[in-house]
Amino acid sequence: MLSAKVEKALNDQVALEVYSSDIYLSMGSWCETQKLENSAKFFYRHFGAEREHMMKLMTYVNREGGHALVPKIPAPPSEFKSLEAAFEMALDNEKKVTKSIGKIVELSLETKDYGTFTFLQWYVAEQQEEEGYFQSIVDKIKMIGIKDTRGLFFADKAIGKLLLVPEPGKK
Ligand code: OFO
Repeated sequence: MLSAKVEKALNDQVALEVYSSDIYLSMGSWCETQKLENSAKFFYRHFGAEREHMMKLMTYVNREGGHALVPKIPAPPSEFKSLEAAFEMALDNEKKVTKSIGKIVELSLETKDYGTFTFLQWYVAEQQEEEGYFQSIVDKIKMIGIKDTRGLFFADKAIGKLLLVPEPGKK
């Protein structure tokens, strides 16, 4: 049985996962408008991954006697300064999610909720991988150095190669 405090923290995390999925959906849509097909597919794929993270949490909350709530959250940005800016925003978002997971891990220990502590270990590992994943993409984009449409074409092509291998957590 979840304590009210842990249940609330997990529901807040559900909201953060929904926001993450929305932001990647929005980035995917923006990329499509910019004709960045691979980047659009990349963000749409990650949108799906975030929805799975959300579902996993909701299922856990209900299974443990709580009530998983569908959150009302603000709309994500719809415009991005550049492809690089979008990936930097994605990286920042992942860092925020990592911090939030860390706080719930601490809370689960403080309240001696070892079941939730164990459940959250999947998220701890996932976040570590995802942060590294987005950091490597930001680094690659910086290396390519997008100065014109040619640079953008190569960056989108490099992102396309990532679609050939599973995302973090799917290997
Ligand atoms: Fe991108 O991570 Fe969810 O948890």
